[in-house]
Amino acid sequence: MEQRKDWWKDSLVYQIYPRSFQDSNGDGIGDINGIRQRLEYLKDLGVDVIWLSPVYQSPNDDNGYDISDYQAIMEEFGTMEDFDRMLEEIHGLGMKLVMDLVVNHTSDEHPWFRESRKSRDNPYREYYVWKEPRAGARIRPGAARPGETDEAAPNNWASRFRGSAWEWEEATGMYYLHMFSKKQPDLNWENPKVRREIYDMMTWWGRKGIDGFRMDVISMLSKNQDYPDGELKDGNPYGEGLPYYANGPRIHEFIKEMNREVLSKFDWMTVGEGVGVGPEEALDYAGFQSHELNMMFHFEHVEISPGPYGKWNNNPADLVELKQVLSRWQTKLEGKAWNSLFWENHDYPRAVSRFGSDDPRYRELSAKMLAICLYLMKGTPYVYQGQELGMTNCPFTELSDYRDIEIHRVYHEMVEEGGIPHEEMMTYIHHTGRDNARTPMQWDDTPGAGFSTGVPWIPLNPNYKEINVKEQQSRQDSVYWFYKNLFRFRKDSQIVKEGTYRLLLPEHPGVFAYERCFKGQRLLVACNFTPQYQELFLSALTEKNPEVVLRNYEETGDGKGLRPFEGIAWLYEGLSV
Ligand code: TEU
Ligand code: CA
Repeated sequence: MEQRKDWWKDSLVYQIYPRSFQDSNGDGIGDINGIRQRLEYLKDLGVDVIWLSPVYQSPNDDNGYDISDYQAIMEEFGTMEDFDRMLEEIHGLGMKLVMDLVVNHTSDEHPWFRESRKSRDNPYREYYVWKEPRAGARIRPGAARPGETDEAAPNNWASRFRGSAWEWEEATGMYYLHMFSKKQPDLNWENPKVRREIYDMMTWWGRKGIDGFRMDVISMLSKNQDYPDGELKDGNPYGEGLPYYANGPRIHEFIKEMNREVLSKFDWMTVGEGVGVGPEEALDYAGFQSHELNMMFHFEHVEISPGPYGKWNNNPADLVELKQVLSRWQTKLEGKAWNSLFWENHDYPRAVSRFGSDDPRYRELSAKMLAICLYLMKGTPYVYQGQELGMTNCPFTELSDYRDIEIHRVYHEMVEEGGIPHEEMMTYIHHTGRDNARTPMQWDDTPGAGFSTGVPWIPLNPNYKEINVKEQQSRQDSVYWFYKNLFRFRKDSQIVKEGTYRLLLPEHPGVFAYERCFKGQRLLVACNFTPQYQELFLSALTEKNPEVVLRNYEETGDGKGLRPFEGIAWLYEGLSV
């Protein structure tokens, strides 16, 4: 089989969260025809590939990551004809479309689950994971007072949205597994019929002409079939199930089978969402010789500096840890597997708020610095809607402003049952909640920000009056123009695409500096993550008089240090620093 052209290595991928991108019919909900209105904008930005979060039929318990029909379009988003037109227009503009594959679980409203729950001998029963209660234990579904769980549940795993990962079903006297909400029952990938159904569905989308898949929690498909209890720690009544539901015993067998049955038959880009995946595991999922996926997303950078409640904290990001994590991914995969580069997606807070600065003096500077820092590394670059504007976290103060099921489930468990003070929890939600990335795209400063003429499904970030596409397109020094110019530079830069990576000043607490090397050329990248001036002791700056190829300050610096949130890249020939 001739080697596929790896177009996905050099592509700029732009993620659209359809609910929040552009509404075309005034119901306050983004939709497909809204996306069609903005395709020229994306083309002009320099986008090659669009990753579209789920638009399939869904009851929206988890905003489309709970699918009730894989081959139908969610009514709120439009029709299959709208989808077909959008796909045709995307291809007409020379762009590609990657869809979101969510096959670790379905919605509980999917016909398969409706059948499966009917009886123990239903032909679809084994499409899902059903288990007997623990012998002799009292069944107390939903028992979630502090320190308590439902001791009859088949094991002590927590759902990733908190609470037990098992839901009691009285009708057939068994529990079913749901690693997310109870409306998202896990599919049983041990069942070859399930795998066949999924492969046929993927092929059906392939024949429609899509260009690949982002694969939701792909590392979770294979569970340890003993379903052992997870380790109990820190007084948490639930055990740590991750070692038993991520990177499971048959995961690579399943993905290699998916590759044989489907992926290898199309010229696709595939990227797996790697819950629990480190660089070592990524070599298997995305290795050049693995015949599995093209690349993986990891979360070790966006989940650094956890607190006692995991990601629910308001800890500042530790830069030394951030440098270690990103550098480990660059060096471990070098020459063996392909990386993905992202700061934001629909599950994480806005990068400028998390890693840069919301201070109006520094917001744009730090947004540009973050782009220099990440996108001059090796790997396929991903940009999430609004990141190209330096959109910030939303300043919601009321719990009722939030829509995300994860936020409400965690609030319920940690505050209403766990006793954590409301104010404390609200700071954590503001700092790390997923809705920070899900407020409507900010197109202009008119009421509704150009997103919708109706009441949006989630409140706008009030700073849309200052931060929006229209204002930034009119200003050459905006984050928007910086992104556009950066990706134009990147597209033609071999050293960025091919060069090796080496971290510099690893212990420096405020500066992220690294160098890329390629055929005798060197690219020296230095980023100040702080609002203070930082000295730099890099001989390349003095001895080799390098050429500045990218910077976020208009005027040149003193060449010896970095101004607040300064990002800069120098190119020079010769030996390393
Ligand atoms: O998220 C993967 C996941 O495990 C989530 O717990 C995610 O890591 C967490 O929310 C980060 O704060 C994927 C999708 O991206 C997410 O939107 C879905 O809710 C989830 O799977 C279930 O499909
Ligand atoms: Ca709409």
